[in-house]
Amino acid sequence: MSVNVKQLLKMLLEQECSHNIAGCSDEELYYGLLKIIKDLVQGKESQEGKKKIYYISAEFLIGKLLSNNMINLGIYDEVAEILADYGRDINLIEQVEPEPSLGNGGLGRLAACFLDSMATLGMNGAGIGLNYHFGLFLQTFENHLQMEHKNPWMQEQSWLTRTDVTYPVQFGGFTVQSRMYDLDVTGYDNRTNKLHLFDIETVDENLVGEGINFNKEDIMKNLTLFLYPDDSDDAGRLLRVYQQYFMVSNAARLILDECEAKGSNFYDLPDYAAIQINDTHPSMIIPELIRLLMEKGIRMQDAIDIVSKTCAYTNHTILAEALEKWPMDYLNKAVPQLMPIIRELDTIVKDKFEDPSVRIIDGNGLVHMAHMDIHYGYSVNGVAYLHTEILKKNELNNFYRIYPEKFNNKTNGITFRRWLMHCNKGLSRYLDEKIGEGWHKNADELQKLLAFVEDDSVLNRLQEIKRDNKRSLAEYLRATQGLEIDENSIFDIQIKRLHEYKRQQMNALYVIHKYLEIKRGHRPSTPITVIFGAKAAPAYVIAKDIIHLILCLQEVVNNDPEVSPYLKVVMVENYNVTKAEKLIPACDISEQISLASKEASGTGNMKFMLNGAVTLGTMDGANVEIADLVGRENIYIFGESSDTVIAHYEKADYVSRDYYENDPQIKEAVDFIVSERLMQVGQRENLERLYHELLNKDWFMTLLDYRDYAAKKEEIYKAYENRREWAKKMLVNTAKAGFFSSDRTIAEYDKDIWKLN
Ligand code: 26Q
Repeated sequence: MSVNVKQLLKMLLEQECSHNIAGCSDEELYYGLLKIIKDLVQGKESQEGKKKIYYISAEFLIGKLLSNNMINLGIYDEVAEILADYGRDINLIEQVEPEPSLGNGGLGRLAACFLDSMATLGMNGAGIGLNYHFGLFLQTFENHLQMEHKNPWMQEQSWLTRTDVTYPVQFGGFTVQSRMYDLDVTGYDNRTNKLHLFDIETVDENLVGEGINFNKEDIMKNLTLFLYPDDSDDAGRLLRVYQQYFMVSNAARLILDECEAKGSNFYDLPDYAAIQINDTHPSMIIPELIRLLMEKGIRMQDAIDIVSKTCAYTNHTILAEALEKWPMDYLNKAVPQLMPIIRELDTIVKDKFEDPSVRIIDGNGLVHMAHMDIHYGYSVNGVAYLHTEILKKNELNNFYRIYPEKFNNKTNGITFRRWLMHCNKGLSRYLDEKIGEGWHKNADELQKLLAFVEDDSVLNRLQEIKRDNKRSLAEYLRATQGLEIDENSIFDIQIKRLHEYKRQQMNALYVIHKYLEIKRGHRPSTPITVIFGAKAAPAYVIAKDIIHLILCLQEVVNNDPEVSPYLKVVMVENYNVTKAEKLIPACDISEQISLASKEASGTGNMKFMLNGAVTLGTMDGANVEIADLVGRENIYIFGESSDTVIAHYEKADYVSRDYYENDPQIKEAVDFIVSERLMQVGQRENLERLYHELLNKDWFMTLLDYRDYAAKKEEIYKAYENRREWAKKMLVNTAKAGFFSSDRTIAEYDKDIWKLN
């Protein structure tokens, strides 16, 4: 059968390339394949059923689609072989595809993994979001500083399909006409689902000036121009309200239309639809649905009841600054039709509960989106065990006491199709050979690998695969950034958004310490390559200063002939999904070092574990569950507990300067930030600002955990010296990663929240 498929594909590709596969360009081959695969995907049936899950999210960080679609259709190997027969390399053809970076980080990537799992599990579901013309900014480095540029991804020929669905969306003072575009989501060996992305036709890409600056006022021209890149600045917040309302108003109409077409009389809406609100960005769907139901003649109280049985909310953060609170002025200006409804929802809450902390509209006239979700949704979930416990005990305790039955945990997951089968073909094929292919759909079967934990041939092979992946990454970094790294060194990797709570600065302080140690003649037995990849929100000053520090260290360390044979620093430019796919399979040590209680879950930690990296981390987010699964001999845990950290915040008793003054190693590393050597390559203003921040504020307690971190680093580097023992840790990490399949997560959402069947 596979031969027939191959012949058929070959014929199609021949046609697309005017019978010259060997001679046409990579671009021609890419667009030929795009057309063929898109047709194949569209030929597949969509899921059906009475009840449908609508996953609404401002971000879907889907990554490139060509290879993923071919894998999920089960034709990747055939296509790769055809191309190879003509001397063509599928990897080069993949490079032609622009990455749709329609998300900031974890939350957006999670939504993409969830779509893959829903389709794979055969669920009747769809994603709904926005068709940003420019994804998350493209990052370059100039003078050791981050520069931001627009990041286009849409092209004449693309995976998007224009549909006939369009709605008028009314804002204060004007109306826009929407248009729905669809992306097909192929399930692995199953039917397809849709990702619906809404847009308007009046968007003007020429609005963008230098970098990523654009006129924020002209909503008709800028509504879907950019993915909002900031979780920290005030500018453009009003535009974000316009974007959010545009997204949910379209979503609400589409959902009501689809349910009506299937026979719903709207009173029975919860039998036809479940709506998952991905963080508070889509929260306005609650008042919007109530408004639309009332337009259909349903009484307000009934509309509220219907919506309250349809909407469920996921919380992804406990950082206070990321919890959305919109000034009433904004809402009055952008979406005046929602304010009477939001006021009524608030009044009902006020009449029922005396506690002012659970109100929707607070004393300062701010509308708390999460509060609306909790009162008027039927489920509230956190994204890892510890995160949900902290929500219940601390952050949302006042709500938990009112609605204990609404709270539940859904520990995040990742799709193994992209994060193993696609990104690590060497390991994936070897697993197929050793334990069969069952794990592709039933991730728990990875545990079969445990039978080989004392088998030298397996342990050796796992190390060879890792070495191959490290070699490929080294070649890639040479080709893309002109960096020379030692493929025999330890690859110690931290890739994620730049945020103080994630503590890239702690990793950088250790790099400084190691640099100075090597200068003093204390060389590591095995050379070390410390790799970072991170984008900082454009307005997040200290985050950008941390990038500056890392880039300065890269220059100083790598150009010091005494040190660079033993230590190298790499800052990967424009870290995105595509780069993650190359970095993760090559990793030995996975840095998951957030301040305990601050990282809701993390999902990179799961991807590294699956690919056989060993975690160096705090007891935070899903690291806690990783530690439970692999056991303490297969993970390196350090740092204060979340309880201790929370107590420090409550007592306001953490003083970073005390740690600096009482610990010579800390003092030496922190002082190096403003040393002559660094000033020669860096900017005084940035380095001094970071130095003072660490010394006088250090809100995320870097210095609190530094000593313990440095000690664990020494321990984990030492452990790497015993390669056989290390390979056993690799094996156990991969074998135990099954729990983190997003198939498991999605099955739990369905069983506990959506109840589709
Ligand atoms: C809020 C207000 C105004 C502007 C922007 C925002 C905003 C934008 C993006 C707030 C939050 C985000 C993204 C949050 C995010 O990615 N959270 C991560 O979600 C992952 C999936 O659950 C978790 O694994 C991570 O721990 C969490 O940080």
